[in-house]
Amino acid sequence: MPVVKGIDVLQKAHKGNYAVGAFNFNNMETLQAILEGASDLSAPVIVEASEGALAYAGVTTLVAMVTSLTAAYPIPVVLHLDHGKDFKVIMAALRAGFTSVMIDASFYPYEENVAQTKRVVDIAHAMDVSVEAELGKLKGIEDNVAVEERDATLINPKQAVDFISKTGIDYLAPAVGTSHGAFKYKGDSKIDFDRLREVKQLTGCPLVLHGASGVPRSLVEKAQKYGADLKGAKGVTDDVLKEAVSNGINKVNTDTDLRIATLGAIREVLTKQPDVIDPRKILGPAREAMKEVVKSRIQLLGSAGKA
Ligand code: PH4
Ligand code: ZN
Repeated sequence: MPVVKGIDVLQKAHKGNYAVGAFNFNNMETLQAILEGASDLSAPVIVEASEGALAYAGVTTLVAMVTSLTAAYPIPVVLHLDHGKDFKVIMAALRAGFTSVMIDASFYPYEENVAQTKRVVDIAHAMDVSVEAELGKLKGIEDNVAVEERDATLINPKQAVDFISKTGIDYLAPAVGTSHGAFKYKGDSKIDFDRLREVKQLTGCPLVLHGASGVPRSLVEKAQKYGADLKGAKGVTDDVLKEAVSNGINKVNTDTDLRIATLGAIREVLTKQPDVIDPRKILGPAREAMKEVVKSRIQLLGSAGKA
């Protein structure tokens, strides 16, 4: 299928109370793993590239890979720009054929976030492209954090209503206690579910969870077995993620789990077969490991069979 608009798959997910997996990629192996995994489960999927991914691989390369590969898969695929912060990069992604972009101006004061987001929405919508934006700061929440600090960090649900009406975004990433990377929490995995429910109820908008990787023990232990230093790694547990989906999350970002799967698979090959010099023998097992991650995430999110 040709690539589809973000809002097309996320509006369905919002109505059907499930979430679509959004997986980060910056090379061929990762993209193939995502498309193969989603296609095996007949799931819609979002392939997303950050500004760093565009700088690494080049926007033309990434778009060419996605548009040519997706044609062979019978599932809806969205090509999304993750954490667009630089207006020029966002414009480059729009011109190159992305079907969804994130404008992340969440680190600016509120009115500036509104202004920058609205500017991108006006242009993207004129090009029939969907827009995601973020409110609050991505930061893990711990039990001992004071209410004032929590309020200063996480999304304000009433402000979310104002933000959506002023900007016209298609989906919102609320900061509800998750963070990027392999070291999300010192204590237990947590999300502010009361806040998430209130945002969903007040906005009625498709919602996005960033920093959602599970950092599964099995992947961490395998990477550690072959020498990786991941002491203290902790992610969002499967139970917490499922609860987030049942409370209104419709797009779930996963990058770190793919990275750890890659790390373990490559380290295993290099340790067990020190004489290997063929990159296909090194990257092939990583591609398989990533495909398994994609499939298990899709099962968890409830999007299997929704293509
Ligand atoms: N992301 C991924 C951000 C990746 O600059 P970069 O390519 O390193 O950025 O938006 C996520 O929400 C991933 O969450 P995760 O770390 O829990 O997988
Ligand atoms: Zn993110």
